[in-house]
Amino acid sequence: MSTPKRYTITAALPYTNGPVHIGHLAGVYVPADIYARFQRLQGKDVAFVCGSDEHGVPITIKAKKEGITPQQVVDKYHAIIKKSFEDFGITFDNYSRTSAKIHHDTASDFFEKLYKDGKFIEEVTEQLYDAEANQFLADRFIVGTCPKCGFEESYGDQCENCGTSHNATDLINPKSAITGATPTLKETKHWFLPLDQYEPWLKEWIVEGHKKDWKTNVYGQCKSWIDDGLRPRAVTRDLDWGIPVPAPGAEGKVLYVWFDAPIGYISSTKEWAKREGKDWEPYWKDEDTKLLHFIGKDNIVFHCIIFPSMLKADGSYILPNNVPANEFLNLEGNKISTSKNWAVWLHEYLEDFPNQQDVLRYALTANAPETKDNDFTWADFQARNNNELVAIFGNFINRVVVLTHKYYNGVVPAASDFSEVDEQTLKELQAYPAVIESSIERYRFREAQMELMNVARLGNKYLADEEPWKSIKTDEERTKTVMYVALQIASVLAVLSEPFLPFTSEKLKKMLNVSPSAVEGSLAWNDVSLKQELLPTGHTIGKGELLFSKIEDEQIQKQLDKLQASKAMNEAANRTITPQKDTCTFDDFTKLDMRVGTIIEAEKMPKAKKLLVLKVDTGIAIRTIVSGIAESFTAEEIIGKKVTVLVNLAPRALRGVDSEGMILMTETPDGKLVFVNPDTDGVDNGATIN
Ligand code: B3M
Ligand code: ZN
Repeated sequence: MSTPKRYTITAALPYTNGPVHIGHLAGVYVPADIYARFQRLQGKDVAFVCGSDEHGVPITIKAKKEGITPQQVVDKYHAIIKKSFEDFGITFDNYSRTSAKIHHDTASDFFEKLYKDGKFIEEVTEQLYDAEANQFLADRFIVGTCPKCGFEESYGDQCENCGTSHNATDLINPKSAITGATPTLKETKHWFLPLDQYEPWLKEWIVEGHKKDWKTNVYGQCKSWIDDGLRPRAVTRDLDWGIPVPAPGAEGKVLYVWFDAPIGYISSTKEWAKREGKDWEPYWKDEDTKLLHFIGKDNIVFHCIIFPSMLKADGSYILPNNVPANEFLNLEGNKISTSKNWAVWLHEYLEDFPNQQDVLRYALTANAPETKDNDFTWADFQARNNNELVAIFGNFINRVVVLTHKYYNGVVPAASDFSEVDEQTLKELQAYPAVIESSIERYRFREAQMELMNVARLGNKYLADEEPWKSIKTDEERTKTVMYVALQIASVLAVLSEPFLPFTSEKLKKMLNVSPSAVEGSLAWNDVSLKQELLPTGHTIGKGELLFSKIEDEQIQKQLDKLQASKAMNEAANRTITPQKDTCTFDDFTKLDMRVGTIIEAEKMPKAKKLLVLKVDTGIAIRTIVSGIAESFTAEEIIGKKVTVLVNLAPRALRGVDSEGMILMTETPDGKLVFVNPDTDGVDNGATIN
């Protein structure tokens, strides 16, 4: 595409079944925001839209769990999520929600048009049904084994392990997520989008058309799905939460959430255009518009295959130019999980690190899962802050501002003769916008941010080499020139940092006393390459303030403790306790003769993986006991061990050895056997247990 006239940038609509965490921010919203801010700074016409995804089974499940209505669930989380985005400076032009009337109308009209144009197949098929819960099971209401990768907890519409999207009836061993029951099959009518008919076109558009410009992970996934062959997909569901299907005979049915949600991008654009007095249509229908979807890798099939097929079926829409999907971000070595509370929630982060949004944005971009899954660790977060933001960026700015105040009362001094190094430095600065731009345009945000830090590195090196604090004593003119150049570097940082570190950029602009970015006359991105002088001689800068502060070990420890507590809670919640047995009488109990004993000999039973043959001193006699503990203990380590023995168990031959009793054992959660070995110091073998 030659120079686009405008940009429609979408970021995945988060499900409103929980708050947003660092994984969302790193994978979708920060890169999308960097891109949108960058284009706006270039003076481009941008519509950056998002909104809450309020339909679908995840919401209904959450409502059931919390004993509230789906509407209450979405109201609660929509507010929390919207606020988190605002707090982190994600500059959506519009943040809508799919429960909004404008969305219901838009999605309903979209379906109706395709319906009238005969784009759907209407078919009665057998679908999975939970007779106990009295409902059809779709999407996340059903779990089973993925037919493609064998993952045992795949959902009905998509496997989270391999990303494959499938029909619920494809699952092996399906189970209802509501009752755990094995579903039966029941006939029901649905509307299907015949994806198979779009296959030749998808091949041409993606497999041939986007081999070079789409990320390899995105392209590869698409290609493999297309190569595997596409099948018709139901776009309606038997559910009571969602957008009613506007077709005759569709009472009680709603649109599949993945049919309505991407249309949410269109409704959000409409809502924005209406408010701004603009026309929404060019943003979705003009070929000169660059449409981009920022998403996580689990959403690729929906944004590259299904939604484009819907747009194509309609015929009046443009298609995405690119879908720069990211891989996943893990947290301290484990998959981020909402249900396991293994996450860093944005609203909680801000409680612990107030006003430090940029630190998180920075750390997440530096570690963005652009080409492979990545791990967020608190240690890395601390190091990024202390060693990069504080030590490089903050330190440079601090020195420039302090020295300018100290030497020149805050007034930009006049430069006289530029040395070769000065010329070189100023020239290098002018090249940075293009370098950063080239990375951003290829969706390489880590690389782009690294280049930004290189500007700060350049500044630090310049100061360290030129040492104005030394030259001030001997050469005033030279010092003025050095400080002039250093101030230009500082102002370049103020401009170029905006997409990445927006809060810092504003603070820095205030410190340098230049207009904030939204204000007319503010320094523009392109000024950096066009002008050698951003801060003219005689300009007075503002007061210095600290841009970044050191993060202490205790703060990091607190976060690690929090995660540790989550882990402990999960373990407790997941512990499966064997139900209590039927009651027994005291007489039943007294029939058991249990004694304290000591293992005096032990050896492996030949050719038996699990068995040890023990000689146990039970006080009554030395007994031979065959015990199935060889996978948890070696023979040597248990000799001399005090144990509890059931001595009156009827003897039994095991592999030809008579076993004359049983040793009491219990087990750790991960299946290791442990002796039930009461505190028996000073107790003789043969002492009874009762
Ligand atoms: N809500 C899925 C997700 O959060 C979904 C994205 C919709 S984008 C149209 O993974
Ligand atoms: Zn799978």
